[in-house]
Amino acid sequence: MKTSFQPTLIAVLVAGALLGCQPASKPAADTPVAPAQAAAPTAEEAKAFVAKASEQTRQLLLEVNRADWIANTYITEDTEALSADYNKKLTEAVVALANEAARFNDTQVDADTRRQLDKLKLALTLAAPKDPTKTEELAGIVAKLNAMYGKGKYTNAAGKEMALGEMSAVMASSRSYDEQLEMWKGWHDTAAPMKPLYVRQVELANEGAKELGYTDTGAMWRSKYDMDADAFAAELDKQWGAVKPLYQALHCHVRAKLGEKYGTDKVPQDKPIPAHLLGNMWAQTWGNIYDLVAPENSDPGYDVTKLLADKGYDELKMVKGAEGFFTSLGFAPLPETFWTRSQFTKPRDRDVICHASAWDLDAKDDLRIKMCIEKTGEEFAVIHHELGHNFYQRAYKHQPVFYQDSANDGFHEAIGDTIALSVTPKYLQQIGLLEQVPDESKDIGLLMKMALDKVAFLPFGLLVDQWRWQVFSGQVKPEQYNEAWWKLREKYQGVSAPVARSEADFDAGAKFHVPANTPYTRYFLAHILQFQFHKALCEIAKDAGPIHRCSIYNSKEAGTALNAMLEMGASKPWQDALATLTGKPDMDASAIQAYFAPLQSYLDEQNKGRQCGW
Ligand code: X8Z
Ligand code: ZN
Repeated sequence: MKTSFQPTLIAVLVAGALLGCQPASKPAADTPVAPAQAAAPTAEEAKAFVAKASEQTRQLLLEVNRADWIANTYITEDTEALSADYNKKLTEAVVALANEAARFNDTQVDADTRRQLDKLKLALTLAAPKDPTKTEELAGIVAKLNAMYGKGKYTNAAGKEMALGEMSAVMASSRSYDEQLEMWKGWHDTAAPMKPLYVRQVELANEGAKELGYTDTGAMWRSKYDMDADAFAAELDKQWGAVKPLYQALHCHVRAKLGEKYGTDKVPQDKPIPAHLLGNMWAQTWGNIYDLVAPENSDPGYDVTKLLADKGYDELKMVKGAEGFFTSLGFAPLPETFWTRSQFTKPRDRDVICHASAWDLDAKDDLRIKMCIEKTGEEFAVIHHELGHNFYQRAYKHQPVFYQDSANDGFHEAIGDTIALSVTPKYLQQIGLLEQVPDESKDIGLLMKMALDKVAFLPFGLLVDQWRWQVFSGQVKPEQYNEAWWKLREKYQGVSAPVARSEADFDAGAKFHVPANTPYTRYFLAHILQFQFHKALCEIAKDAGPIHRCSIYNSKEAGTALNAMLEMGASKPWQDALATLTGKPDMDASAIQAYFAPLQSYLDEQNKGRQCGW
C-alpha cells in the first residue's frame, strides 16, 4: 500500500483503539460493541479468524495497489473506474470482516490477537455502509475526487493552461502581490466543483462509520491512537499549546517584514496575513520567502536549489543522494525495481497525481515513489520524506498484515523528515555539494529558514482535521463549509482569504488531502516527533554539538536504533515504539523548543515594540 497517503478507501493498519494500559477485552470509548451473543466464540476461533482476515486483506490490497498506481499515474475514465471497482471490493470485504471481528469482543484472547482484531476494526479511512449500492457510490466518489484534483488546471488571462506545479513555482518565486493572488485564486477556484461530491461522501462515510459503532468518521479517525479518542484530542491541544508561542513570534516577525515589502495597507499589522504572500499555495510552509526575512549578518549565504544546480544534480541524482543517506546508516539499498517502476518526473503527455507519495505494492520488495520532482531544495527534502516511508515499509514487511504500518501515522510521516534534519551544512559539505561550512554566526539564518518550514507548518497541520472533524460530526453543515474553513485558518494560522470567498467556493478542497481523504493530523504529530527522534538519534550518534548542527550521517549506531523502532511496525502501542528509540513513551515538544531556542530569542528581540497577534 502507499503510505504517504493511504489508499483511498483504506488505511489498513493504523494504531488501534484500545488503551495500552487497559485489559485487552475492554473496548475504549468509541470501539464498536458486539451484539449480544448466545455463547462467546472461543479464542481459537478468534485466531483462525485473524489468519483468514489477514490473508484475504493481503490479496485484496495487492489488487487495489496496482489499480491505484495506474489511476494515479495515468488519469483516465478507465483507470478511475478500475480504481473505484477494486476499492469497492476491498471496502466491502473489510467492512464485513470488521463486523465479524466484533463477534470476538467478549472473547478472552491473547493480547496480540486482540490488537490485530482492533487494527482490523479501524482499518478503513472511510467506512462504507453495508448496502452495496452505497458502497459503490462511495467508491465512485472517492475515485472521482482524486482524479479531479489531479486534473485541476487554471487558464490564465493569456489563455495559457497552468497545472498546480507551475502555479506553485510562481507562488514560490514571485514577489508581485497581484501575480501571487492570481495564482492563489486560480488554483482555489478549481476546487469548487468538488463540493457536492464531497458533501455526499461525508454522508455515506458517516453512515458506514455509524454501522461500525462510531459516532461519525472523525470519531473513528481519532480512535486510532492507542488511547481514548477524547484524550487524543486533548493531547493535540497540549502539544499545540507548547509550540504556539514560537509560532506567534514567527508570525509577528514575518508579518512585519511582509508589511515592509508590500505596504501596511496590504498587510495590516494587527490582522491576519493575506494567505497568498507566504510563498506556498496553502501558506503551510514559508521557506520560499526566506529572502524577505533573512536576518541581517547571519545569512549562511547558500541555498540548496543553487547548490544542486551548480553540481549538476538531475532528478535521479537527487533521489540517489537521498538513498545514500539511508545506506550510510546501514540500511540496504533500494531494490532495482524501485528505479525502474517509480515515477520521478511529470510525464508530459498525460494527467497524473503529482502530489508526492511512497508505495509498497506487495509488502515484499516492490517499493516505489511517485513524484513530479522539481530541482529545488524544497523537493530534495520531500524526496527524503518519501524515502523515509519506503524504508519504514521495508523494515516492517515481516510483521503480520495488520501490523504492516507505522506505530501511529505520525511516525510514518516523521521518518524521512528526521533524516532531512540531518541535511546540515556539514553534511552538504561531506557529500560535495557545499564548499565551505558557514561558521556559527550564521546559525540564526539557518534556523530561520528551518522555522519557516517547520514551525510555520504546525497550525496548518492541526487545522485541516479540525475542519474535517467538524464537518463529519455535523457541527459544520455544507452551507457553512467555507466559512468554517476560514475561521480555522484565521484562528490557528493567522492568515486570511485574500479575496472575498463564499459558500460557492470549496477552499478546503484545494488541498490535496481533502479530496484524497488522507487524514492530516499525522503531519502535526510528525512535526513534533521528528525533533524528538532527531535528538535521540544525535545522542546515539554521539554528536556533541548543538542539536541544529547535528547530522547522523554515517552513524551505524543511529541506524540500528532507528531500525529497531521501524521494524516493530504497528505491533505495539506507539508509546512503546517511541520509548524504544527515545527512552520515554510521551510526545514531548521540548525537543522542537530546544532546537529553535536561539531563534526564539532572536525573534523576541526583533518583535520588541511590535504589536503581535491578530
Ligand atoms: O503530503 C505530504 C507528503 C506526502 S505524505 C509530501 N506532506 C504534507 C503536505 O504536503 O501537505 C508532507 C508534509 C505535509
Ligand atoms: Zn508522507
